[in-house]
Amino acid sequence: MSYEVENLPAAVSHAGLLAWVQESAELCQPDVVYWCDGTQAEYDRLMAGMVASGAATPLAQRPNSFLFRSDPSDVARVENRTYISTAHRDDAGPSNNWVAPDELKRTMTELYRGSMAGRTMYVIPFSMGPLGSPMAKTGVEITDSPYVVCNMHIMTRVGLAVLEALGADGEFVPALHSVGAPLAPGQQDVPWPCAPIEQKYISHFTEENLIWSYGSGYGGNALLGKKCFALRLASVMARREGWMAEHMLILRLTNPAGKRYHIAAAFPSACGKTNLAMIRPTIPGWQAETIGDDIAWMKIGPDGRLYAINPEAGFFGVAPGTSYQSNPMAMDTVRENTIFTNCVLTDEGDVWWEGMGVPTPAHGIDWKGSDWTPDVKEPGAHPNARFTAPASQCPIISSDWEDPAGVPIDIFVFGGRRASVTPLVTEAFNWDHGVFMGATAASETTAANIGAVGNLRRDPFAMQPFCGYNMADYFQHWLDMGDRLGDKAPKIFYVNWFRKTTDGKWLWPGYGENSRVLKWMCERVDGSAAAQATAIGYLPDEGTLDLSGLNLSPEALHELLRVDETAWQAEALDMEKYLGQFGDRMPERLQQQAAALRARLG
Ligand code: O2Y
Ligand code: MN
Repeated sequence: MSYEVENLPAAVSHAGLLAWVQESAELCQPDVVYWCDGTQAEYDRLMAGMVASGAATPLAQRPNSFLFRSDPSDVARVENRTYISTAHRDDAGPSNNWVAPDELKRTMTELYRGSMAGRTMYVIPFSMGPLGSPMAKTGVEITDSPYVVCNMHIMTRVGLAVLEALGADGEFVPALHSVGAPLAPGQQDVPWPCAPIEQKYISHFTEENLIWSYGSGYGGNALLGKKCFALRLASVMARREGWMAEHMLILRLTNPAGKRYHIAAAFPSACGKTNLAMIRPTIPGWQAETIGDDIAWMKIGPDGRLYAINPEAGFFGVAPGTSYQSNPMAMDTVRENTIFTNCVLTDEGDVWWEGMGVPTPAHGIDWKGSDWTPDVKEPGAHPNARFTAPASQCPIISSDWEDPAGVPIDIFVFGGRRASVTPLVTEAFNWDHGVFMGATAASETTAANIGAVGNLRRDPFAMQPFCGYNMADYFQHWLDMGDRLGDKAPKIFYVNWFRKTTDGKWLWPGYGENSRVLKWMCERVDGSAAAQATAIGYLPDEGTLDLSGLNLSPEALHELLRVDETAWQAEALDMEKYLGQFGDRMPERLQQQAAALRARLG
């Protein structure tokens, strides 16, 4: 068994890292081990190789941008093949798939054996968070996918500086990834190698900070810095070390007087999270800046406030539905230097997707590589088609989005998509009530996410697929953080932009108009807007939401802010039933919140 080693940097003096790379190479048996340096030249070289092999198509209409088509079986995160592997099943909890570490390692070791034959094994040193930030953490991903390397270049900070910072004995998270498609001598490769679904494993050995992913080359399954490290593993580290790793966007709002407010917001998939992260406020004088669109790492600072960084360096956004109407900032972000996956290729050499807000091309090549015209019944782009683009290209990225100290959070927002029941905005009575709101968050599924359309899915803190440990212990961690923050804790709100009339029309215009609701939250932080206490929390008092210039009928406003107590009685029962699955591990303080809600509803 032998392999070539390429680009091994002089800076690598870490015996543990060298030993792990060697052990992985001996197991996976690649032809070449290549150490990534994170340079533009490296990116260009790998991309040129993928163009030459037919895996990538350069886009004539977008500088330095490329389209990939995945295998039709490998199009999204695979929640049913994602595992939290702890010694005791209860430590993973009922919301996670669990297999004991010994058994899972045995199974996966046999899959990894020889899995990189005929391929190059890339070693990617990366930082989650700005290098040098006290909140940043180091990872090293090993992968046999050049597509993953190029995406990691955009989504994280890759390079020799990471190895230098790691030194001889620094801590790093080892993350092993293989697409699971070895090549026999002379065997022709396919554009998107991957393994069948029953061989896919996305595994987290949280007790030893280790990630093993096998069989998928797509997004969250393969770009291991994102969901695997920055959420599942980081959530465990955060609890251990007393900080928070959350599935939250980070946004700065500045009012006309120049006062800044920082908002961290958690939404399940298909609730417009990226749109909110890049909001253009419609209310005069208010400005918004993006800091992050998906993940927030937060730590209590020396002044006792909670500070957040975005651990990522890019956006891996859903393309369908993104348009100059829904998210002009995202559209400008992806003008160049962008990787597109599973979009339509137009005859002019551009990408297109459903809901792009431009004329449908008369002809193109769909995400499966077939000729596509508007009369084809199937969508041209996959509903989970993606763009990977540098965050620095977002026109409203904050000038200090990489501030190593992070930004102080004033407001937490939870939300979901509900056609009825949940009002436009509700403020929690206090921290515990806000934690209860987060713990019981729910959203209706759409074509773009999991389950049959219109099903209600409870998704606590939008962390259901991403919490790396028992969710009940995670709730307790939130309560503990609140105790430590005391009166410096952010205020907590719950929003629902998606209310409909009984005949299916939107009650609220959404998008930039959501700034009106954010303004009310900021005024609540300042104590300058009135609210009325209801059974479910504080709601805006009449006249306190700024609706100037908005054509909203009094009836629509009334409906948006109505608490339907009968519907809420059923809702409260459903919340209790959901929380019941956590049994004795459920924090007593949240059980009290559930009882208090029922008592208030009568
Ligand atoms: O399907 C995937 O692999 C991507 S999932 C994803 C990507 C970016 C941001 N958020 C998500 C998510 O599922 O929450
Ligand atoms: Mn996400």
